[in-house]
Amino acid sequence: MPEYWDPEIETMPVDDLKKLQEEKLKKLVHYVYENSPFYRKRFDEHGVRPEDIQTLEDIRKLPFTYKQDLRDTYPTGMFCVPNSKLARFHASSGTTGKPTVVGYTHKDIDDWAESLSRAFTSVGMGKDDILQVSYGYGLFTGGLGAHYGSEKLGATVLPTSSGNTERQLELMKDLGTTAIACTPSYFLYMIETARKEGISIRDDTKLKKGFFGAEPWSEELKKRIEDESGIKAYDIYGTSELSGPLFTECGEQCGIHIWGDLFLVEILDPETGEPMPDGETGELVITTLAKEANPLIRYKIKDLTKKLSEPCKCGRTHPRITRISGRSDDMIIVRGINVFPGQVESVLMNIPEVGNHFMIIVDRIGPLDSMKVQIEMHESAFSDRMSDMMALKKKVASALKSVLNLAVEVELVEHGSLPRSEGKSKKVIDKRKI
Ligand code: DLL
Repeated sequence: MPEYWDPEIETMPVDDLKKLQEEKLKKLVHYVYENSPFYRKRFDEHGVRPEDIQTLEDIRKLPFTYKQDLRDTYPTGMFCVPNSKLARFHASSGTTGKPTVVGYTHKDIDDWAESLSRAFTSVGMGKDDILQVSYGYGLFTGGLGAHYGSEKLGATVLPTSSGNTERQLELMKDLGTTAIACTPSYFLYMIETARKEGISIRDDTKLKKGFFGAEPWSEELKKRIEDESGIKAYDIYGTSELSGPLFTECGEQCGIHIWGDLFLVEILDPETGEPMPDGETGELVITTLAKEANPLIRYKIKDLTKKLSEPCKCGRTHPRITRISGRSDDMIIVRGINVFPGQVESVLMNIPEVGNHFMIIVDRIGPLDSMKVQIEMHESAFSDRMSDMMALKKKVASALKSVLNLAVEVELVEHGSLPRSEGKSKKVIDKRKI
């Protein structure tokens, strides 16, 4: 099995990669200025001209692009190519207002698949693998993204999409699926359903690897998934605006590799916009270096992560980022204290008696904010003795208090009563916003 998909690109010396990025950035600013009325106007308003960009550092002269810009120019106002050059659209449903539409030329689709072929190869996938794609197919990028990446790699695709879980498990068993791609919350639901059906993923299937992403998930949840299913869980990251799922960890599992010939990464202080030192958390900002239809300049994703600069043991020289710890707009402020749902997940998944699903409910009672965490008991620890249940509630409340510095009410709810998810899960209900 090849170690690299494209060794020349993936292991190129860092200085050569930087030179390549510089060349691509210079071309890109001319391209968007000449082809996208949106970018021409944005550059003009900021008093920057394509000729001003000569080095990688000059990127800081360029204005940011926001998700709101995609909404404001709905549906195709940011595109750089006419419809005749487009091969596909995807769209993501906005929680408010218009969705955002992303367009792809044939080359954009091929680059997207290329990015995932490299990523899949980096964890040892190859032609003998069968990838069950249990991300939704359709306007969401998860299904078709993983599908094309896997086909380009030469693996066999089982395009189940999400849902119909019993059938998914039957096919997984009968066809010998070796790898799966879905949200971590959907895989938890699969584990639970398999248990109910008397199927052991570890013993009755050939599943060895899972590519989990499209929503935040913690190291602690990864450990649970691995312990309960016997597979290796890999982080897969991307956003629809950049194309879809694009990057994964390699077999070394020490950060997600971002292909530098295709994308330029910055990690910035969310308030000042200044670059964060390597290893410190900031907001991810990405510039697409190769997209034709819908390039993005300094796209502020709002995902929080750290840049890792020491070379990876796998030999790939491209930049790496750590697991996404949350989104800057996911933060809940409760009685003046900042809480990220990921922190809550980490605490809960570290307590073996706590089940795999939880819900955070924030409310305002009178002038005071309140936060409640609903949990189920883990099947393996199930007890209906009042004293066990009280002890668990106390244990969870004190573990949450020590991490969040906030008193949290813990409610133990009946097993199976919290929502299960086939796609992206919802972990917070903020009643203050209703
Ligand atoms: O979720 C693309 C994707 C599909 C990625 C399948 C991975 C696998 P969007 O619907 O536009 O695109 O949502 C993008 O999801 O900005 C993050 O906040 C979150 N996200 C995606 N992957 C991860 C991950 C797809 N591995 C938004 N860890 C992003 C944490 C993730 N958050």
